[in-house]
Amino acid sequence: PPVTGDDADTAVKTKPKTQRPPLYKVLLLNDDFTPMEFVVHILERLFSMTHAQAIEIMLTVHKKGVAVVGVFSHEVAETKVAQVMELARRQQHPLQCTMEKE
Ligand code: TYC
Repeated sequence: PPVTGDDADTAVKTKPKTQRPPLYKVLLLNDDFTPMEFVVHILERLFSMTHAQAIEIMLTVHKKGVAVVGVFSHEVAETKVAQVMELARRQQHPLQCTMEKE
């Protein structure tokens, strides 16, 4: 006989819940004092950007105030933020870098 509704032979699909770790955006903030070349250097060295990409992102931060410079796991994002802050501190630049959950 035709099956009319949910019963033993009706497959009910349940989506398997794949656990993905949360990702974090690393944000670079503009200020009036940090030299453009220093920001470009940071983006090349710590975020593996080409010189052209680094200039583009630096100018976005300069004009808009903030830009996402990468998306990482919590641990990697924390490390990147710490590395940016340490290089800026060593050169006495007021550059700020933060992270936020995506
Ligand atoms: N606004 C800075 C200047 O005019 C350049 C700058 C760009 C600073 C990006 C910080 O995240 C930054 N020298």
